[in-house]
Amino acid sequence: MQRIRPTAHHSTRHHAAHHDPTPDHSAGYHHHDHDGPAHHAVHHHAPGGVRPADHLDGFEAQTGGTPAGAWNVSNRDCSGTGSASIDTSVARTGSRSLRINGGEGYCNHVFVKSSTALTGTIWYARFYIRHATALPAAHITLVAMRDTNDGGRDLRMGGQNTKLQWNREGDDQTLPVQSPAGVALSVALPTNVWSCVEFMVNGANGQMQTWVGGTDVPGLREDGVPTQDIDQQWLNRTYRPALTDFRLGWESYGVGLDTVWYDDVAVSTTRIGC
Ligand SMILES: [Ca+2]
Repeated sequence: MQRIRPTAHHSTRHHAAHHDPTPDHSAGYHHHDHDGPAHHAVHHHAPGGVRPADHLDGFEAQTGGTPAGAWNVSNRDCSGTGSASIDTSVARTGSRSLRINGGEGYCNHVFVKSSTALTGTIWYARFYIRHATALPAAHITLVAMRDTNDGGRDLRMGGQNTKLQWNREGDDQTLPVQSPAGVALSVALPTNVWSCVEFMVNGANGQMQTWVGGTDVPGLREDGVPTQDIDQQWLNRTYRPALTDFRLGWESYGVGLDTVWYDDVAVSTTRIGC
């Protein structure tokens, strides 16, 4: 029988994720497009100040209507009505953001992939997201990352039952469990405002943590200790992701379409903050 521990008070869970290994500054997020715009990896922390992320992009260098250079449209399997563009009328900072017109149904998906590959074993991401339509009951994806330890299938951050969730494409497992109690431990994504979303994925121990507006979301936490309604099903198998790319967009597996904007995207080996 699985140990059942209270889920309403996540402070009872183990907090191993707070004790991350010393970041390996040889790992992380490395630029592969040496001819592209300057997104130099910065590995030194500014003491007491804002730490430059390994990679930060507010889309201000995108001068065309279609993402190019540092970001390119990348749709696996098929393409349909989904489209991606650089929006000069909506921005969190500067004058540009990435706009995703996400269609309903799998092939009407659209993703924009960073030309900077993910490497290493621990990944922190921070992005600002704004969208027009409340998350649907059906499953959707916002961020997809290829996992070479899962047959090249994606680790997906998105939504289901109107709340944010993680999904493992390889076995369709979700975090949290999509029970009413599990869903209640996640949060909705408000419409028509910019929300700061951060996450951590640790490939060495499989742990994951997610913050919205700087606040930990208990239902979106994999801490290595099975907890009913949260990560008990996720931990049914050993999970050690090896993420290799970073894609922002929209993918729907049932009913649901949305217009989504992304801005001020950063990926690093340590937490970036909002
Ligand atoms: Ca911008």
